[in-house]
Amino acid sequence: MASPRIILYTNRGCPWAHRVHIALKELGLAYEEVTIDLTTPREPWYLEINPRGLVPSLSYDGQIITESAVVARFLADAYPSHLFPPSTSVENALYRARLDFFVDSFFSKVIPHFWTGVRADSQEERDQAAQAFVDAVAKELEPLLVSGKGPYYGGSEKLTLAEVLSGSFLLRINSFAKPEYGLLSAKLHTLLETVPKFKRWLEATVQHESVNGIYDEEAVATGTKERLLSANMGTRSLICIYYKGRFMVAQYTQWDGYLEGQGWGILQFLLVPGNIERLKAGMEFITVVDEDTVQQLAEGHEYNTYDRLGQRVCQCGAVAPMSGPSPCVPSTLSRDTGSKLFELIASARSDSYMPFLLSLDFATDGLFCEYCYCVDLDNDTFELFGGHTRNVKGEEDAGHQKTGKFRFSAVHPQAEWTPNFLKAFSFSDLPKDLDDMLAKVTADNSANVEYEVDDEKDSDEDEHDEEEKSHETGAEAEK
Ligand SMILES: N[C@@H](CCC(=O)N[C@@H](CS)C(=O)NCC(=O)O)C(=O)O
Repeated sequence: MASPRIILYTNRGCPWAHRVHIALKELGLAYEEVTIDLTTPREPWYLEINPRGLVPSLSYDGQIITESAVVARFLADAYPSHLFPPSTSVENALYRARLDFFVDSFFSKVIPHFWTGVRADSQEERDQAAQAFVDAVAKELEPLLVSGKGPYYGGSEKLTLAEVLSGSFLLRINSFAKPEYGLLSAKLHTLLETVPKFKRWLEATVQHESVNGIYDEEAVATGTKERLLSANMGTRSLICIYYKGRFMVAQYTQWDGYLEGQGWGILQFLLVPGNIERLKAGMEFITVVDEDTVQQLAEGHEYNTYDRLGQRVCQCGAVAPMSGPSPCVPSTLSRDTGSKLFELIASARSDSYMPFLLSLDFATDGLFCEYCYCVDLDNDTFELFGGHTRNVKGEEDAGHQKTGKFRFSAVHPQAEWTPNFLKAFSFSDLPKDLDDMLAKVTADNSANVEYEVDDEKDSDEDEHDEEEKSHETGAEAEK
């Protein structure tokens, strides 16, 4: 039989993709590796392979398989080996079920404490997470591990599917606790003495060359640290949809508010043919709710599980706010959703519940609201605002306009600051990509270091200048 052509679409820094590397190596299968850059939006050719845009994806003689656990299991099933016995007897089926339960316990009961540790804001929280991690190991995993001959799952002397699926995480647990990285409590290694079977399993697994062969410890640890740092300094923005003569969405967004972040996310959505019609159709199903309703909704959730990014989520998919002891809220109300809200709305059906809280007041927050975006479905425009400028009430009154630079001053005529208008793009003339958008915004604003408030200037002119510049976060300032 000719060897199959196997192509692995991967990124070696991704623990999920890493699972497939382990499986392929351990099975001795030759494959081509295609690296997907996860720092830029996925290109259309890759979205055809995996519409979710995630790595890993596997092409097996042209058949596409996605989701790391599915791919690993496919390989283990297609090539029966020490990794996973074929399900040809009840005994084997039972072994497979037990192994699945072990892996499930690892990811649902133990790994959440790993993420808590990595995201901890203080040494104390980090130490608590390490203790909680070891407690969960003692309760959930230690009893499932045997002191057999070999150190791997079930006392195996060879790697099993359990290590294929867990190994990339064990590598991270092991290395992140090293003092040079400090991503997990340095006490973790000592605490692990209390769970000797797990400790032996972890140490044997991370030393196995099929597991650690592609792991670049320093790159992964420092990359994780950098991502956490930039996430903690979130750039906030307000994302709005104006439709049928009113704001129907004004979503406070915590992260990546800048043009290259949420701005580009919105543009990408608008650029897909058909999306604007889908959005309009989905708008029929959204419900604007007040703070009390949000509170009631939050009370109905328990954010006791974790998604693939390590965020606490409810079983129903609601995402918890990232910090503080806040209850979880539906994705449409989450400050993490950002430009993804467009796809959420566009995918809504008549039985969807899509509550939105109008956070229009945030537009006037000259300190924290760094960018605003408004998709106006009445006028077919996409408006971008960066930084703030003084609100000039007289002009608004004269024009009775509610679009462009008057978009937010019309809502808050008395506010001192209003979002600084950068550019409006008509849907029929949207920028073709991010560079095009940035170039057009910059072209319109390069002379606009001082905002249009000259007539107000008097003897404290210099003071005003300084104040206004400090509020500027437009395209120029971003560069
Ligand atoms: N459940 C997926 C998770 C894969 C996943 O989250 N991959 C991340 C990288 S570690 C990714 O592709 N992220 C790209 C993105 O979210 O745009 C699996 O197991 O394959």
